[in-house]
Amino acid sequence: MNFQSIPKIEAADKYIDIAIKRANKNAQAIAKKAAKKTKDKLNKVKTIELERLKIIKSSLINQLERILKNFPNLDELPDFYKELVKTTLEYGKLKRSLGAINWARKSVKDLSNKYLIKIKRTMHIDSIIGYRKEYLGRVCSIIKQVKRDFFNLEDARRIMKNYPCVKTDMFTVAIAGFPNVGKSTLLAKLSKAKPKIASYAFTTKGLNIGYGVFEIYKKVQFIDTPGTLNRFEKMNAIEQQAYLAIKHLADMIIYVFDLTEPYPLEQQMKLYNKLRKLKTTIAYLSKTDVLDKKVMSDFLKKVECAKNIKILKKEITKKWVAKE
Ligand SMILES: Nc1nc2c(ncn2[C@@H]2O[C@H](COP(=O)(O)OP(=O)(O)OP(=O)(O)O)[C@@H](O)[C@H]2O)c(=O)[nH]1
Ligand SMILES: [Mg+2]
Repeated sequence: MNFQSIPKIEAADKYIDIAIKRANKNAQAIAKKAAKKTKDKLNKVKTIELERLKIIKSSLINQLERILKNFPNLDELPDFYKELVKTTLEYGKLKRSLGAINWARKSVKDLSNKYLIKIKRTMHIDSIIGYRKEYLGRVCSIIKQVKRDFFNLEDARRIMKNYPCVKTDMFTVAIAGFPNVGKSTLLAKLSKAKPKIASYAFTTKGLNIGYGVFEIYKKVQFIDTPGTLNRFEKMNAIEQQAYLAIKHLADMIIYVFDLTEPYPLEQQMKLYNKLRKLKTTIAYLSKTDVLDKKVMSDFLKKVECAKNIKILKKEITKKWVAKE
């Protein structure tokens, strides 16, 4: 899913400006064409104004359609993104704004067609000029009526631009655990990703995503999901994304234990047990290279845990095959 490519939504005036400029720019060419076609003044004015109106109509409709086409259809979003939209934006407001732009599109079309007929049918030059002014006033008013909606959509686009880019239909393994336990290091070992790794907590500020190919020749998506599963409302934005990824995307979780960190084992166990209730979870013990042998063996007696990458990979494959 790619939210980065939604084009910028401009202010209402900009769309009107573009349409009118385009019509004016072409007006001369239209006038020349009209002069060749007919010597009759009424027909000449008519041709020019009809062409001008058609350009304004198509420019506005194309610009509004472009917004609607490029904005994701909220009802059809995969659950992960749908919930992300609901937690980061006002879903109803966003839907209403998209509806308003669609209303403006239809209204511009109907109004333009009405004035095309009026201009075609009239026999008076004065009326043509009058209709032109009337049309411009009314079409601008339609666009201005949805002024707020352009703003709303632009606000939404800016937030959506920062959504993580995940595949929602690939076998996915979430990597979870307390801060600084080595989640990003593990991601780098399991996939081609090169996440930021540092010796302080909360290094990871967004979801890190990596892809790897497993022994059973299948591609797997790994997501580094920082956070300690507080109450959802208490989580910060990244923890909420991590939780939603675990809930909606993960087929499996790797839970990273670290016995060298200041987080008490009891707290780490508590989170481990919470996660196990959500999804199939494999425990992994990190930093075994610097861990006291006795501490390690005591722990491994208590918790079934992969103590190196080779064992971890085998375990993932075993559980994955069992799931299929
Ligand atoms: N000795 C040793 N150090 C490790 C190992 N895995 C991670 N580290 C170190 O532990 C620190 C934290 O590693 P990260 O991978 O950034 O940990 P994280 O869980 O992603 O941290 P946050 O993103 O802050 O939650 C870094 O200094 C790593 O180099 C390991 O297996 N052995
Ligand atoms: Mg990290």
